[in-house]
Amino acid sequence: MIDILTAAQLFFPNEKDIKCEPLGNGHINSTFLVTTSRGKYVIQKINTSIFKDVNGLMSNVQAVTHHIRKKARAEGCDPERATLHFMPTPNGDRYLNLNGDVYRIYVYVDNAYTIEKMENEEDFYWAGVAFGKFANDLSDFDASKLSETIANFHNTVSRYNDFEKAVEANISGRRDEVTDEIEFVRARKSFTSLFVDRLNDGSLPVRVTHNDTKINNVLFDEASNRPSTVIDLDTVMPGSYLYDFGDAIRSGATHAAEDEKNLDLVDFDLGLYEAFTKGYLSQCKDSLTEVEIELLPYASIMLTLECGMRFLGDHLNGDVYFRIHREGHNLDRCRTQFKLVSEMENKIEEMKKIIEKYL
Ligand code: GN1
Ligand code: MG
Repeated sequence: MIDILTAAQLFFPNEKDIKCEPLGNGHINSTFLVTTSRGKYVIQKINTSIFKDVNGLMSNVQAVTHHIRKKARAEGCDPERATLHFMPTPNGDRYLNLNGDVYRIYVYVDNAYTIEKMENEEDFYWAGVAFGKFANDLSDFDASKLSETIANFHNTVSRYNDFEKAVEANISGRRDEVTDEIEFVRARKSFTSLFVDRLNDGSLPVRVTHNDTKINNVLFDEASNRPSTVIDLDTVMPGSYLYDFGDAIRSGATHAAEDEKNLDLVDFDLGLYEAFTKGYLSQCKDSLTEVEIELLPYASIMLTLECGMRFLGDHLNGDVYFRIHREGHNLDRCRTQFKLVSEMENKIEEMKKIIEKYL
Protein backbone atom coordinates (compact mmCIF):
# COMPACT_ATOMS: atom_id res chain seq x y z
CA MET A 1 0.00 0.00 0.00
CA ILE A 2 1.34 3.44 -0.91
CA ASP A 3 0.88 6.51 1.27
CA ILE A 4 -1.65 9.20 0.48
CA LEU A 5 0.97 11.74 -0.58
CA THR A 6 2.34 9.39 -3.21
CA ALA A 7 -1.19 8.81 -4.50
CA ALA A 8 -1.85 12.56 -4.64
CA GLN A 9 1.36 13.09 -6.56
CA LEU A 10 0.14 10.70 -9.24
CA PHE A 11 -2.80 13.06 -9.88
CA PHE A 12 -0.43 16.04 -10.22
CA PRO A 13 2.73 14.64 -11.84
CA ASN A 14 4.24 18.07 -12.51
CA GLU A 15 3.74 19.47 -9.04
CA LYS A 16 6.85 19.56 -6.88
CA ASP A 17 5.41 20.73 -3.62
CA ILE A 18 2.22 18.92 -2.62
CA LYS A 19 0.90 18.84 0.93
CA CYS A 20 -1.67 16.42 2.37
CA GLU A 21 -3.51 16.71 5.66
CA PRO A 22 -6.45 14.74 7.09
CA LEU A 23 -9.90 16.21 6.53
CA GLY A 24 -13.31 15.45 8.03
CA ASN A 25 -14.64 12.70 10.26
CA GLY A 26 -15.95 9.98 7.95
CA HIS A 27 -16.20 6.44 9.31
CA ILE A 28 -15.57 4.66 6.00
CA ASN A 29 -13.36 6.38 3.40
CA SER A 30 -10.09 8.19 4.19
CA THR A 31 -10.17 11.86 3.26
CA PHE A 32 -7.31 14.37 2.90
CA LEU A 33 -6.92 17.96 1.83
CA VAL A 34 -4.32 18.32 -0.93
CA THR A 35 -2.62 21.67 -1.40
CA THR A 36 -0.85 22.30 -4.71
CA SER A 37 0.42 25.44 -6.44
CA ARG A 38 -2.70 25.23 -8.67
CA GLY A 39 -5.16 25.14 -5.80
CA LYS A 40 -6.69 22.88 -3.19
CA TYR A 41 -8.26 19.48 -3.76
CA VAL A 42 -9.70 16.67 -1.72
CA ILE A 43 -8.31 13.19 -2.21
CA GLN A 44 -10.16 10.18 -0.92
CA LYS A 45 -9.13 6.59 -0.60
CA ILE A 46 -12.31 4.65 -1.20
CA ASN A 47 -12.97 1.80 1.19
CA THR A 48 -13.43 -0.88 -1.46
CA SER A 49 -14.41 -3.60 0.96
CA ILE A 50 -17.59 -1.55 1.46
CA PHE A 51 -17.87 0.21 -1.90
CA LYS A 52 -17.19 -2.79 -4.11
CA ASP A 53 -18.59 -1.27 -7.30
CA VAL A 54 -16.36 1.79 -7.75
CA ASN A 55 -17.36 2.19 -11.40
CA GLY A 56 -21.01 2.32 -10.44
CA LEU A 57 -20.23 4.70 -7.59
CA MET A 58 -18.29 7.12 -9.80
CA SER A 59 -20.93 6.96 -12.56
CA ASN A 60 -23.64 7.79 -10.02
CA VAL A 61 -21.67 10.66 -8.56
CA GLN A 62 -20.83 12.11 -11.94
CA ALA A 63 -24.35 11.85 -13.31
CA VAL A 64 -25.80 13.49 -10.22
CA THR A 65 -23.25 16.31 -9.98
CA HIS A 66 -23.72 17.01 -13.70
CA HIS A 67 -27.48 17.27 -13.17
CA ILE A 68 -27.13 19.61 -10.19
CA ARG A 69 -24.58 21.77 -12.01
CA LYS A 70 -27.04 22.18 -14.88
CA LYS A 71 -29.76 23.25 -12.45
CA ALA A 72 -27.42 25.72 -10.74
CA ARG A 73 -26.52 27.30 -14.08
CA ALA A 74 -30.19 27.67 -14.97
CA GLU A 75 -30.77 29.39 -11.61
CA GLY A 76 -27.83 31.74 -12.14
CA CYS A 77 -25.79 30.20 -9.29
CA ASP A 78 -22.09 29.38 -9.42
CA PRO A 79 -22.09 25.74 -10.58
CA GLU A 80 -18.67 25.16 -9.01
CA ARG A 81 -20.04 25.93 -5.54
CA ALA A 82 -23.37 24.21 -6.06
CA THR A 83 -21.96 20.70 -6.14
CA LEU A 84 -18.68 18.79 -6.14
CA HIS A 85 -16.38 18.75 -9.16
CA PHE A 86 -14.51 15.47 -9.59
CA MET A 87 -11.21 15.51 -11.50
CA PRO A 88 -9.93 12.79 -13.82
CA THR A 89 -6.50 11.23 -13.43
CA PRO A 90 -3.76 12.40 -15.87
CA ASN A 91 -4.81 9.44 -18.07
CA GLY A 92 -8.41 10.62 -18.13
CA ASP A 93 -9.69 7.90 -15.79
CA ARG A 94 -12.30 8.67 -13.16
CA TYR A 95 -10.19 7.23 -10.39
CA LEU A 96 -6.81 5.74 -9.75
CA ASN A 97 -6.58 2.03 -9.08
CA LEU A 98 -3.22 1.04 -7.61
CA ASN A 99 -3.33 -2.71 -7.17
CA GLY A 100 -6.81 -2.48 -5.70
CA ASP A 101 -6.25 0.70 -3.69
CA VAL A 102 -8.68 3.22 -5.15
CA TYR A 103 -8.23 7.02 -4.99
CA ARG A 104 -10.23 9.86 -6.48
CA ILE A 105 -10.01 13.59 -6.26
CA TYR A 106 -12.35 16.59 -6.33
CA VAL A 107 -11.89 20.32 -6.19
CA TYR A 108 -11.90 21.62 -2.61
CA VAL A 109 -14.68 24.13 -2.03
CA ASP A 110 -12.81 26.97 -0.37
CA ASN A 111 -14.21 29.45 2.16
CA ALA A 112 -16.75 26.96 3.40
CA TYR A 113 -17.21 24.97 6.60
CA THR A 114 -19.12 22.01 7.99
CA ILE A 115 -20.92 21.76 11.32
CA GLU A 116 -20.38 18.68 13.47
CA LYS A 117 -23.04 19.45 16.05
CA MET A 118 -26.03 21.69 15.49
CA GLU A 119 -25.74 24.57 17.91
CA ASN A 120 -28.68 26.60 16.69
CA GLU A 121 -31.98 26.24 14.90
CA GLU A 122 -31.14 28.62 12.10
CA ASP A 123 -28.24 26.51 10.87
CA PHE A 124 -30.39 23.42 11.01
CA TYR A 125 -33.18 25.18 9.14
CA TRP A 126 -30.68 25.93 6.38
CA ALA A 127 -29.43 22.36 6.39
CA GLY A 128 -33.06 21.38 5.81
CA VAL A 129 -33.22 23.77 2.88
CA ALA A 130 -30.01 22.22 1.47
CA PHE A 131 -31.25 18.62 1.65
CA GLY A 132 -34.74 19.61 0.50
CA LYS A 133 -33.22 21.39 -2.48
CA PHE A 134 -31.04 18.37 -3.20
CA ALA A 135 -34.20 16.24 -3.30
CA ASN A 136 -35.97 18.76 -5.46
CA ASP A 137 -33.06 19.21 -7.87
CA LEU A 138 -32.98 15.47 -8.43
CA SER A 139 -36.74 14.92 -8.52
CA ASP A 140 -36.63 14.81 -12.34
CA PHE A 141 -33.61 12.48 -12.45
CA ASP A 142 -34.51 8.93 -13.47
CA ALA A 143 -33.62 6.76 -10.45
CA SER A 144 -33.30 3.67 -12.65
CA LYS A 145 -30.19 5.24 -14.25
CA LEU A 146 -28.29 4.90 -10.95
CA SER A 147 -26.61 1.75 -9.69
CA GLU A 148 -27.42 0.43 -6.26
CA THR A 149 -23.80 0.61 -5.12
CA ILE A 150 -24.46 -0.88 -1.69
CA ALA A 151 -27.35 -3.30 -1.89
CA ASN A 152 -30.19 -2.85 0.63
CA PHE A 153 -28.42 0.09 2.21
CA HIS A 154 -31.48 1.38 4.06
CA ASN A 155 -33.50 -1.82 3.88
CA THR A 156 -34.27 -2.07 7.58
CA VAL A 157 -35.58 -5.62 7.26
CA SER A 158 -32.30 -6.85 5.83
CA ARG A 159 -30.43 -4.66 8.35
CA TYR A 160 -32.40 -6.41 11.09
CA ASN A 161 -31.49 -9.83 9.68
CA ASP A 162 -27.81 -8.81 9.53
CA PHE A 163 -28.08 -7.72 13.14
CA GLU A 164 -29.53 -11.11 14.19
CA LYS A 165 -26.70 -12.84 12.33
CA ALA A 166 -24.19 -10.74 14.26
CA VAL A 167 -25.89 -11.68 17.54
CA GLU A 168 -25.86 -15.34 16.59
CA ALA A 169 -22.22 -15.38 15.45
CA ASN A 170 -20.99 -13.28 18.39
CA ILE A 171 -17.56 -13.03 16.77
CA SER A 172 -16.27 -10.51 19.31
CA GLY A 173 -17.54 -12.52 22.29
CA ARG A 174 -19.29 -9.37 23.57
CA ARG A 175 -22.89 -10.60 23.35
CA ASP A 176 -23.47 -11.09 27.07
CA GLU A 177 -22.46 -7.49 27.76
CA VAL A 178 -25.10 -6.05 25.45
CA THR A 179 -28.25 -8.00 26.23
CA ASP A 180 -30.26 -4.83 26.99
CA GLU A 181 -29.33 -3.34 23.64
CA ILE A 182 -30.18 -6.58 21.83
CA GLU A 183 -33.59 -6.63 23.50
CA PHE A 184 -34.13 -2.99 22.54
CA VAL A 185 -33.78 -3.90 18.87
CA ARG A 186 -35.81 -7.10 19.08
CA ALA A 187 -38.73 -5.24 20.67
CA ARG A 188 -38.91 -3.16 17.48
CA LYS A 189 -38.60 -5.96 14.95
CA SER A 190 -42.09 -5.53 13.46
CA PHE A 191 -41.52 -1.77 13.08
CA THR A 192 -38.51 -2.38 10.82
CA SER A 193 -40.74 -3.43 7.92
CA LEU A 194 -42.92 -0.30 7.91
CA PHE A 195 -41.15 1.37 4.95
CA VAL A 196 -39.84 -1.76 3.27
CA ASP A 197 -43.35 -3.24 2.87
CA ARG A 198 -44.57 -0.10 1.19
CA LEU A 199 -41.58 0.13 -1.10
CA ASN A 200 -42.14 -3.49 -2.05
CA ASP A 201 -45.84 -3.02 -2.84
CA GLY A 202 -45.07 0.13 -4.81
CA SER A 203 -47.08 2.54 -2.64
CA LEU A 204 -43.93 4.35 -1.48
CA PRO A 205 -42.13 5.84 -4.51
CA VAL A 206 -38.47 5.20 -5.27
CA ARG A 207 -36.54 8.49 -5.40
CA VAL A 208 -33.01 9.60 -6.08
CA THR A 209 -31.65 10.16 -2.61
CA HIS A 210 -28.41 11.01 -0.87
CA ASN A 211 -28.71 8.27 1.76
CA ASP A 212 -26.10 9.72 4.11
CA THR A 213 -27.57 13.06 5.14
CA LYS A 214 -25.45 13.37 8.27
CA ILE A 215 -25.41 16.96 9.23
CA ASN A 216 -21.68 17.36 8.61
CA ASN A 217 -22.39 16.61 4.96
CA VAL A 218 -23.73 20.12 4.37
CA LEU A 219 -21.09 22.64 3.37
CA PHE A 220 -21.84 26.18 4.54
CA ASP A 221 -20.49 29.24 2.79
CA GLU A 222 -18.26 31.39 5.02
CA ALA A 223 -19.42 34.67 3.56
CA SER A 224 -23.16 34.10 3.81
CA ASN A 225 -23.40 31.32 6.42
CA ARG A 226 -25.85 29.66 4.03
CA PRO A 227 -25.43 26.16 2.60
CA SER A 228 -23.24 26.04 -0.42
CA THR A 229 -23.58 22.39 -1.31
CA VAL A 230 -24.24 18.89 -0.09
CA ILE A 231 -21.16 16.65 0.00
CA ASP A 232 -20.33 12.95 0.48
CA LEU A 233 -22.23 11.74 -2.55
CA ASP A 234 -20.97 8.16 -2.53
CA THR A 235 -24.26 6.65 -1.43
CA VAL A 236 -26.45 8.60 -3.87
CA MET A 237 -28.72 5.84 -5.12
CA PRO A 238 -32.34 4.96 -5.64
CA GLY A 239 -33.99 5.32 -2.23
CA SER A 240 -36.76 7.13 -0.39
CA TYR A 241 -37.14 10.72 0.78
CA LEU A 242 -37.87 9.19 4.19
CA TYR A 243 -34.22 8.08 4.42
CA ASP A 244 -32.75 11.52 3.85
CA PHE A 245 -35.19 13.32 6.11
CA GLY A 246 -34.81 10.69 8.84
CA ASP A 247 -31.03 10.51 8.82
CA ALA A 248 -30.64 14.28 8.96
CA ILE A 249 -32.90 14.41 12.01
CA ARG A 250 -31.01 11.52 13.59
CA SER A 251 -27.73 13.36 13.34
CA GLY A 252 -28.82 16.96 13.77
CA ALA A 253 -31.83 17.22 16.08
CA THR A 254 -29.73 16.63 19.18
CA HIS A 255 -27.05 18.53 21.06
CA ALA A 256 -24.95 15.43 21.63
CA ALA A 257 -22.26 13.91 19.47
CA GLU A 258 -23.00 10.56 17.85
CA ASP A 259 -20.52 8.91 20.23
CA GLU A 260 -21.35 10.80 23.44
CA LYS A 261 -20.70 8.56 26.45
CA ASN A 262 -22.88 10.51 28.86
CA LEU A 263 -26.40 9.56 27.81
CA ASP A 264 -27.90 12.29 29.99
CA LEU A 265 -26.60 14.71 27.39
CA VAL A 266 -28.30 12.91 24.52
CA ASP A 267 -31.58 14.68 23.83
CA PHE A 268 -34.01 14.83 20.95
CA ASP A 269 -34.77 18.52 20.47
CA LEU A 270 -38.17 19.34 18.96
CA GLY A 271 -37.10 22.92 18.27
CA LEU A 272 -34.31 21.64 16.06
CA TYR A 273 -36.72 19.12 14.55
CA GLU A 274 -39.12 21.88 13.63
CA ALA A 275 -36.36 24.04 12.14
CA PHE A 276 -35.12 21.28 9.84
CA THR A 277 -38.64 20.19 8.88
CA LYS A 278 -39.55 23.75 7.94
CA GLY A 279 -36.47 24.11 5.73
CA TYR A 280 -36.75 20.68 4.14
CA LEU A 281 -40.45 20.90 3.35
CA SER A 282 -40.10 24.45 1.99
CA GLN A 283 -38.14 22.93 -0.88
CA CYS A 284 -39.85 19.66 -1.67
CA LYS A 285 -43.29 19.45 -0.08
CA ASP A 286 -45.05 19.74 -3.45
CA SER A 287 -43.50 16.57 -4.75
CA LEU A 288 -44.34 14.43 -1.69
CA THR A 289 -47.02 11.77 -2.11
CA GLU A 290 -49.67 11.00 0.48
CA VAL A 291 -47.86 7.88 1.62
CA GLU A 292 -44.58 9.76 2.04
CA ILE A 293 -46.38 12.38 4.12
CA GLU A 294 -48.09 9.74 6.23
CA LEU A 295 -44.77 8.00 6.97
CA LEU A 296 -42.58 11.09 7.39
CA PRO A 297 -43.06 11.32 11.20
CA TYR A 298 -41.61 7.79 11.54
CA ALA A 299 -38.57 8.49 9.36
CA SER A 300 -36.24 9.69 12.09
CA ILE A 301 -37.18 6.77 14.37
CA MET A 302 -36.51 4.28 11.57
CA LEU A 303 -33.18 5.73 10.48
CA THR A 304 -31.95 6.18 14.04
CA LEU A 305 -32.93 2.63 14.97
CA GLU A 306 -31.22 1.37 11.80
CA CYS A 307 -28.02 3.23 12.57
CA GLY A 308 -27.97 2.03 16.19
CA MET A 309 -28.59 -1.52 15.04
CA ARG A 310 -25.70 -1.25 12.58
CA PHE A 311 -23.35 0.08 15.28
CA LEU A 312 -24.41 -2.72 17.64
CA GLY A 313 -23.97 -5.34 14.91
CA ASP A 314 -20.50 -4.01 14.20
CA HIS A 315 -19.62 -4.04 17.89
CA LEU A 316 -20.64 -7.72 17.97
CA ASN A 317 -18.75 -8.43 14.74
CA GLY A 318 -15.55 -7.00 16.23
CA ASP A 319 -15.58 -3.48 14.69
CA VAL A 320 -15.01 -4.46 11.10
CA TYR A 321 -17.16 -1.82 9.36
CA PHE A 322 -17.14 1.57 11.10
CA ARG A 323 -13.73 3.01 11.92
CA ILE A 324 -13.29 3.20 15.70
CA HIS A 325 -11.02 5.43 17.78
CA ARG A 326 -11.43 3.75 21.17
CA GLU A 327 -12.48 0.48 22.76
CA GLY A 328 -16.27 0.12 22.73
CA HIS A 329 -16.69 3.04 20.35
CA ASN A 330 -19.43 1.38 18.32
CA LEU A 331 -21.30 0.47 21.49
CA ASP A 332 -21.17 4.09 22.63
CA ARG A 333 -22.51 5.12 19.23
CA CYS A 334 -25.26 2.50 19.44
CA ARG A 335 -26.36 3.72 22.85
CA THR A 336 -26.77 7.34 21.76
CA GLN A 337 -28.94 6.15 18.87
CA PHE A 338 -31.17 4.04 21.10
CA LYS A 339 -31.58 6.89 23.57
CA LEU A 340 -32.67 9.08 20.67
CA VAL A 341 -35.09 6.42 19.41
CA SER A 342 -36.77 6.27 22.83
CA GLU A 343 -37.10 10.04 22.99
CA MET A 344 -38.45 10.22 19.44
CA GLU A 345 -41.01 7.51 20.13
CA ASN A 346 -42.30 9.56 23.03
CA LYS A 347 -42.62 12.64 20.84
CA ILE A 348 -44.30 11.12 17.80
CA GLU A 349 -47.51 13.15 18.21
CA GLU A 350 -45.53 16.40 18.36
CA MET A 351 -43.58 15.39 15.25
CA LYS A 352 -46.83 14.75 13.37
CA LYS A 353 -48.13 18.20 14.29
CA ILE A 354 -44.92 19.90 13.19
CA ILE A 355 -44.96 18.17 9.82
CA GLU A 356 -48.61 19.11 9.27
CA LYS A 357 -47.79 22.73 10.05
CA TYR A 358 -45.28 23.01 7.18
CA LEU A 359 -47.08 21.08 4.47
C1 GN1 B 1 -21.01 6.21 7.71
O1 GN1 B 1 -18.46 7.51 6.65
P1 GN1 B 1 -19.59 8.36 7.00
O2 GN1 B 1 -19.43 8.95 8.35
O3 GN1 B 1 -19.92 9.39 5.94
C2 GN1 B 1 -22.03 5.33 7.01
C3 GN1 B 1 -23.43 5.93 7.17
C4 GN1 B 1 -23.77 6.09 8.63
C5 GN1 B 1 -22.69 6.94 9.29
C6 GN1 B 1 -22.93 7.02 10.78
C7 GN1 B 1 -21.23 4.01 3.57
O4 GN1 B 1 -20.94 7.43 7.05
O5 GN1 B 1 -24.39 5.07 6.58
O6 GN1 B 1 -25.03 6.69 8.80
O7 GN1 B 1 -21.38 6.39 9.06
N1 GN1 B 1 -21.69 5.21 5.60
C8 GN1 B 1 -21.66 4.01 4.98
O8 GN1 B 1 -22.14 8.01 11.33
O9 GN1 B 1 -21.95 2.97 5.55
MG1 MG C 1 -20.68 9.08 4.14
